Amino acid sequence: MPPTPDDQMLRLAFMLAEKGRGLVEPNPLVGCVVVHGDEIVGEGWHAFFGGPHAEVVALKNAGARAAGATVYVTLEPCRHQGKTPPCTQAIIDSGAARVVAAVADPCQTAAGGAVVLRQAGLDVELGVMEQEAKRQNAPFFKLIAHHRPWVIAKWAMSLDGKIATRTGESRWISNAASRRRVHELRGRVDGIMVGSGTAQADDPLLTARPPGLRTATRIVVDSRASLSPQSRLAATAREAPVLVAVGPAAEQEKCRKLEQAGCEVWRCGAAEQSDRLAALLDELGRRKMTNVLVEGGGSLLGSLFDQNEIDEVHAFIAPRIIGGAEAIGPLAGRGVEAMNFARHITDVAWEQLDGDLYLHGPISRPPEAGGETPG
Ligand code: AOF
Ligand code: ZN
Repeated sequence: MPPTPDDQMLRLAFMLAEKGRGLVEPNPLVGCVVVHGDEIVGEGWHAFFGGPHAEVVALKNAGARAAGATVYVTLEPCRHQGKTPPCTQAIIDSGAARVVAAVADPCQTAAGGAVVLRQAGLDVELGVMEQEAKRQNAPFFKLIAHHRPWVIAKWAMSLDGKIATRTGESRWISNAASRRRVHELRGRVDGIMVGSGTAQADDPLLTARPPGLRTATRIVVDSRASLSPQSRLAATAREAPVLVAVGPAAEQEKCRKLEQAGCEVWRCGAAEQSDRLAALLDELGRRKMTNVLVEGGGSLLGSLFDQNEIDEVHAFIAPRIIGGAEAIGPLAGRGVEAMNFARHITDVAWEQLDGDLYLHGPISRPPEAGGETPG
């Protein structure tokens, strides 16, 4: 089907919404275009958390020309008094005649705007380009529906699928251009997670350099509280938060030393590692973390994969060959037992970064859960 004029205007609204990524979470990305006749008379987007909603910005731009216009918006206009007044009222007051919204607002307090607008006599279409809208805001939809952050797995590997040589050396597999992309990712997420093995082996800082749009909490999944208080993570814990997630086997003294260094120690009493991981994701959801980037190692990524907790993958593939049966790949754990259980990346995107291949996209749902799309 050729795109309709409605689709074209919504596409522009999605592009505007995208400008808020990294700045608005845990709120959704929202873009809005006001069209009078053939003319775009107003554009707007939700630009920062707590700031004005997209519709209000776009209608303000349109001014008197909003009367009789169509308002295109990537999310159902809110009907609630939140940090800002309801968008439904702003739309009604503007004299707009029609509203085209891509998807219903999943947030109970804000939802129902379409009904309000119809009652006020506007012509409302809800659900136009719904899949695109859910894809763009998949982390927001997940947080609302499952109270857990969107989990982004990142790894860099050689062409033959190794993340280190057999001796464990891993610096640097990907090139500088790839690493810059990783820092951009780090700069827009709420949490950056690694396992205790990676924290020990690499002594990483896990900060975005240069700093990004927000400062992530650095999270170490460390059942035994083995992170050294002298590590670069602990040593910088007062500059950017460090959360050490420990299990029942962690010694009190080790936890205390980490706390003294400025780390937050989050204790989980569950005996099974899989239960602790699930509880940690619940805790991060309670903290309204919308996106969490997991940078390895293989055990942590493998466990998350086995538990169907990875939502999106960013893989950097360097055109180098390492070889070796003992050289490991990005995911350990159990993995799937047959090819028809293998997960695939939907909407895969790839780019060339100075010779590295950067492949990214959301991961399919497990076959038994049905459905292919995120959100
Ligand atoms: C809209 N347009 O641009 C956005 C909406 O925290 P508040 O008060 O700003 O409200 C945030 C909620 O409002 C958010 O959870 C979502 O349901 C909706 N966001 N709605 O009409 C916008 N950002
Ligand atoms: Zn609103």
